[in-house]
Amino acid sequence: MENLYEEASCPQEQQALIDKKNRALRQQQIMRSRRTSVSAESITPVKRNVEKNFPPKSESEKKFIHKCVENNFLFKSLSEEQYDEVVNSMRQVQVKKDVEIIKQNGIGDYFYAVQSGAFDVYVAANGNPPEKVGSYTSGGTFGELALMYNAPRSATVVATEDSVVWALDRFTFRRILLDSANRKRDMYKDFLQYVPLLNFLNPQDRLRIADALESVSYNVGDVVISRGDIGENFYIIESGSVSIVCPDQNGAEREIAVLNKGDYFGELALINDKPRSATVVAKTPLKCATVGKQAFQRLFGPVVDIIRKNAFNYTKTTTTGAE
Ligand code: 1OR
Ligand code: 1OR
Repeated sequence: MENLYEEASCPQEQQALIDKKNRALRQQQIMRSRRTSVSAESITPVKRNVEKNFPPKSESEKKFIHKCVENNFLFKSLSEEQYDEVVNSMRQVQVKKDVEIIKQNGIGDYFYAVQSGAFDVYVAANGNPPEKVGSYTSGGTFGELALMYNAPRSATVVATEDSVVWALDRFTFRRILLDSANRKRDMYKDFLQYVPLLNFLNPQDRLRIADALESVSYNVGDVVISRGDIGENFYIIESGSVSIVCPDQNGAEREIAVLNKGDYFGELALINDKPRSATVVAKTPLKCATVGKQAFQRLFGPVVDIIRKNAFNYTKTTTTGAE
């Protein structure tokens, strides 16, 4: 585990090492699952001795890793101490061009942050050939899902050039991330049951949404969304209410709808890839739970048809319209 593929001299050799390591990991998991059930592992943070011999890194490398990691939605609620531990625990790995650092359906061993180079992401669904769904360059992070949810890898990630990444092992990742996620899941549990849209999701999907949510607060009159802006976030109202504001035929700003606790907004720009269709203003002191565009697309996929249907009904309703 420590000797992260660096002794390989060519892509084929490196790939063979990665595959061998994954086979060993699968064997370990099989042995472990004979002792503990899978569901037990998925909710219990893995307790390990905190590694004291952190891999050496310069201050600028630490700053760089910190920046990469804080952009990943799963890390948003970590304390500074937890960030430090994540950053300190990561070790540098050279990845040769064409190496599949992650294979779809494989075992989750590491989480990665890209120092330099480039990676493509492929997903093979329903027996179809793999399709490219994304890419990562310097500053990007990937490989968090299998570790977080104790699930098989959801995609294949391949280096498209010689690259350098920072790797965080599964045990450290789960110890730190699950600790913080459990607190957040408790915090959002009651609220998420209150959101009508999410009643269409299974409890596991609701958990994933809790992991991705962040709370943001506004004062009365604050503009949450400006008409015409590019859409970056989706919002669910935790408390308070908002006005949806649009110009009338004479160009005067008019309130066209009011949304309250449990309602959501900011979905149209994200599902239609269009600028914001209206301005959204806090009508009272307001608290919202929000997720970024990428997490929204990933997590709200199962209810996107309901979201589209609700949006279609906006034009027909005269009140809030969101549900
Ligand atoms: P993992 O542990 O499942 C594969 O291993 C990683 O690929 C996964 O964690 C994520 O970090 C990453 N777009 C970009 N990256 C992805 C995507 C993705 N899915 C997984 N990973 N899309 C999903 C397509 C179903 C496109 C989203 C817009
Ligand atoms: P967005 O990403 O375009 C502005 O950013 C948000 O305002 C938009 O997503 C919707 O969430 C919301 N009724 C309720 N909410 C609306 C409406 C609306 N228009 C935009 N948003 N309408 C009905 C009024 C009776 C307007 C329909 C044209």
